[in-house]
Amino acid sequence: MSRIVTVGAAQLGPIARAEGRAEVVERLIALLRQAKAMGCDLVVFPELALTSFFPRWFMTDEAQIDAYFEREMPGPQTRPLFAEAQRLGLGFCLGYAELVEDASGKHRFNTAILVDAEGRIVGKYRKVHLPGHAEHEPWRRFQHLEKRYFEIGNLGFPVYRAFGGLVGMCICNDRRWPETYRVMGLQGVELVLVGYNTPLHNPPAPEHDHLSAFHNHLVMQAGAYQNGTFVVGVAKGGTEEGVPSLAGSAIIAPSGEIVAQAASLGDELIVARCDLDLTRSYKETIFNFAQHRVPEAYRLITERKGAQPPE
Ligand code: CDV
Repeated sequence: MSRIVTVGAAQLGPIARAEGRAEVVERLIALLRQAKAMGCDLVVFPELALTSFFPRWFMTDEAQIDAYFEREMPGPQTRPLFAEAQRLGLGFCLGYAELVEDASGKHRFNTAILVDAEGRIVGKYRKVHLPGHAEHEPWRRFQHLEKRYFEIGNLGFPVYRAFGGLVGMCICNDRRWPETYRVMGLQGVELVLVGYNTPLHNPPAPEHDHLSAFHNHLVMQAGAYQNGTFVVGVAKGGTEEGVPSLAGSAIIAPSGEIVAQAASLGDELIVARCDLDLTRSYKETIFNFAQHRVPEAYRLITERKGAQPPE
């Protein structure tokens, strides 16, 4: 069986607050059709790909908040996306706001799913690293209320056997944390899919603003190389509701090299032919974890937390 997966990173431009799910789904379907024409097997959409990035607004009204969330997947508005992907024989990864109601109450997650070419959901991830704050902070030009609207993901960082390889997902801020890649790396991940919404201005640290494109690629390239995996980073970029956001979607090889990169701030498909066997020379040599990692040493360091540093 072939180990080559042709991956399309389907960057999105801004989604206006007033834009309905149906309009957005049409945009996603247009990208799916391009992907089919370009020979893709799998299409990756960004974080919270169905709506405007709503954590920028402080809301207290439950119904208003819930309107940004999906109670079922696929639901009435997303079914056309599943149907078209299945018709085209394409898999996809989709980020969305997930609402679960069970005996313990209402739970909201920032979620991504992996859907196979037959339209079946074969993987799910719920964002672990939630940036921002939980209360209204009027000093900011715009809010980043992920800690208000989402719970910390409760699924860990699972890796799924799909598309002929081992596939994992993470979401936006997760990509900045080495643990994200390493937990998946320890499970042998070969293809990490990550959608993001990254404002160019970071209110608590504006001194980093001019480095946002550099940091974006830095973390994904390092995560790819240090774990011998492909990383597919997909932005919702451009100026959305007055907030300029990073584009720069990229597909990164296990060497850490960028093999495809978006050139615009809008809806754009970039494609790379990912030979999953390219992961092997990294996983079997320099980053052969079984041979070269030293977990005992890492444990010693954590256990010595309270110790005085050496003279
Ligand atoms: N959606 C995000 O997680 N955004 C963060 C910003 C707020 C720093 C990111 O890490 O890109």
